[in-house]
Amino acid sequence: RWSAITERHRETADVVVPDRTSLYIDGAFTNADDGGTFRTTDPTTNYELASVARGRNADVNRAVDAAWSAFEREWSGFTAGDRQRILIDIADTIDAHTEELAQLETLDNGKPITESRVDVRSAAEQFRYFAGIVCEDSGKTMTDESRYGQVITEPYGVVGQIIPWNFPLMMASWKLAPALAAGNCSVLKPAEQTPLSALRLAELIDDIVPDGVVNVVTGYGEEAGEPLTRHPDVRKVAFTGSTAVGKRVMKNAAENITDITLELGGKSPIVVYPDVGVSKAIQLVTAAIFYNTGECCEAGSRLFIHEDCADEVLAGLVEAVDGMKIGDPLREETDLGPKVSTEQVDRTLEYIDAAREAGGQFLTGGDRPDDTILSEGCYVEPTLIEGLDHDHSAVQEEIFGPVLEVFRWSDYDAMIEVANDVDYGLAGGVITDDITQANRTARDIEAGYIWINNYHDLPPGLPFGGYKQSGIGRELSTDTLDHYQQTKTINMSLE
Ligand code: TXE
Repeated sequence: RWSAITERHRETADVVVPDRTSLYIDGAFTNADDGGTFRTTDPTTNYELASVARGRNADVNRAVDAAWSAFEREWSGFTAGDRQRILIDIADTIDAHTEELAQLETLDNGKPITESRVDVRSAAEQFRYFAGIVCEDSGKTMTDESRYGQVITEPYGVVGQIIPWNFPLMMASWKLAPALAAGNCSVLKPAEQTPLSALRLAELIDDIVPDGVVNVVTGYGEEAGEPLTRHPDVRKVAFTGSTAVGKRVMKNAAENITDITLELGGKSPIVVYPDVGVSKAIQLVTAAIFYNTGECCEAGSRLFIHEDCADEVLAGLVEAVDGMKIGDPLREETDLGPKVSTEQVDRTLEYIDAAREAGGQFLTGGDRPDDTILSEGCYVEPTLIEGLDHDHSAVQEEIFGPVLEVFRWSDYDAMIEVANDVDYGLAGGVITDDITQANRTARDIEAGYIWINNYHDLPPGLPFGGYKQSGIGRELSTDTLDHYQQTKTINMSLE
């Protein structure tokens, strides 16, 4: 007999898992050239959700050719106003399918349904934001007695976009919206763990976007992602994922001098000052690390807590964490769902074991939940560890799970030095009501995005991206539109 969770998930899957799970190329669903497929599973139950086309080199070539044909045939002739209307239609369509897309995302990724709805809203918002700015993007001129210079921007033509599994639909929209706004056609490669929402999005926008403008090639990183990064006709590659693969993408792109943007890992610090109310600190720190089961590149995963409030805040944090509802992500009340895959569970547990061996003190968590129903899925307990050396691998490397490492501080300069002593520089958080301290710390943390008294808030308009090994380029902003365009100067003599 199935458990109630499995029953609920299978019933929901019958309704929301799309029928068409092959490659989407040139406006049609098509099998992989060699007929290959792979399974995508529900991490809550480990049941198969769908069999999905396993794209490879030949399929990537097909998609890139289709994208260039669409660009030359039609898309390059669309005005900014035409593209604006299309982007707004896409946003409206996403909004109209919020619940279906949210359920699909929760099935494929395991995130709580309340968080999936936020992702779907954010996905629609991306298309609206880029629709809003695309018509303003009008170039500039420079003129004097002897010349008239125009600086205009042109799309690359065809771009390759590779996305991860932690925010599948949101990442697809963070990539597609600026690429289309800037006038490009895209070949999108979703993560093999979570291909379904991108495929459903393709189906939903099929009537809105001309054939070949958006292509989705599902498959594994080395088989479908790698050929996209090496393809000589792909003029720009945008990648979100691990720093290790980001380095490889950069090397491959170098072969053809392909432009790249990279949004990679993080190990972000949160600095808590003693002036702040304990409950506010607890609420912000909990959200910073445990949102999306810690599977956020910007997760606040290293807590620097002032000695004067440490005991009180940590006691409250443990209580809050122990009160979190771990369970079926389709239920409204669930705070923490499963991780995306058994591989991700193993990876997180390896870091936990290494921390234990190194003498880390577990304030709470540190294992899989002791519950037979949850043992069917990819669950890991929310975990707080204190007492690790800052150079330990669990502190230096991205765990990408519900694990927070705690450090106490009293000397500001020493704390900042340690907080910055990682290869990453994606984000950081400061929690204090003293604006002078807040701004000083925000400037002192080496990272591309700092929150003061909030976390994870990423509205379009405020650029997001990393320092150091967290990446190159910015998303969510006018900079992003620039990343998808090349600059042309036209210098005309007036003599
Ligand atoms: O990431 P990969 P994985 C981090 C996180 C996680 C670790 C490993 O720490 O534990 O990475 O996760 C595609 N050429 N992040 O292995 O492999 C792949 O198919 C081209 C942080 O899942 O980087 C997928 O579509 N593409 C991160 C995408 O890259 C390749 C989000 C990301 O997968 C490829 C995810 C190749 N050779 C993981 N190999 C963030 N910054 O948010 C893989 N891919």
